[in-house]
Amino acid sequence: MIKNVKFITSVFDKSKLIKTTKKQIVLVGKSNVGKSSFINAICNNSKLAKIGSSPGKTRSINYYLVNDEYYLVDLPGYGYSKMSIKEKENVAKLVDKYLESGNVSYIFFLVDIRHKPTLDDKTMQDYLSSYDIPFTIIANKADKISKKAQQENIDIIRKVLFAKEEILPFSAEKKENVDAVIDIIENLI
Ligand SMILES: Nc1nc2c(ncn2[C@@H]2O[C@H](COP(=O)(O)OP(=O)(O)OP(=O)(O)O)[C@@H](O)[C@H]2O)c(=O)[nH]1
Ligand SMILES: [Mg+2]
Repeated sequence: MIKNVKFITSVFDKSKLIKTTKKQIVLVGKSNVGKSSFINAICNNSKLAKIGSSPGKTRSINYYLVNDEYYLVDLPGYGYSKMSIKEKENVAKLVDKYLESGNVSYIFFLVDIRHKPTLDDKTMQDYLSSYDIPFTIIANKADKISKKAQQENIDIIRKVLFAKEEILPFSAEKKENVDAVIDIIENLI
């Protein structure tokens, strides 16, 4: 159960990544897919992480301490075309450095259940597999399509990503499968 959540810090510079022995559970995925919304949904607090009506809302690494026990970490999304090249580079470097730090226990990799995974999604899938970081693929925005379409699209996502991992339909909006996610976290902690 998530009893309390504290926002700890926003990090914009790789030299400022926090040092901790606590587990870090991290959200990755393209911009606007719903990573910040996912954190708010599972923490049952719509004001915790800032959510964007346009992509590119999260520009820093944001740490949330849950039950004084482990961190949920919100990352900036990739594939946001309107960011300047310089800013994209900075964000990509920050995220790479963080994921390579060896301090990530588990990842929730978010994709949009309505769409075929993008090239960037495939790159991320390869990257996570090569770094040996365990993850679950979360097919978010399930509220936007029918149950039948959800299953069909999950099959497509699985094929395109060559995914062996579990793919969980999810809705941050309707809090669908929040309990399943909390189960995954509790098994880990
Ligand atoms: N219908 C629906 N909308 C969602 C869902 N999850 C997120 N959204 C909407 O999608 C938009 C983007 O959500 P964010 O949580 O800011 O996405 P993000 O992945 O954190 O985006 P960046 O910070 O830009 O990387 C917002 O308008 C959310 O309200 C969902 O499950 N269903
Ligand atoms: Mg965000």
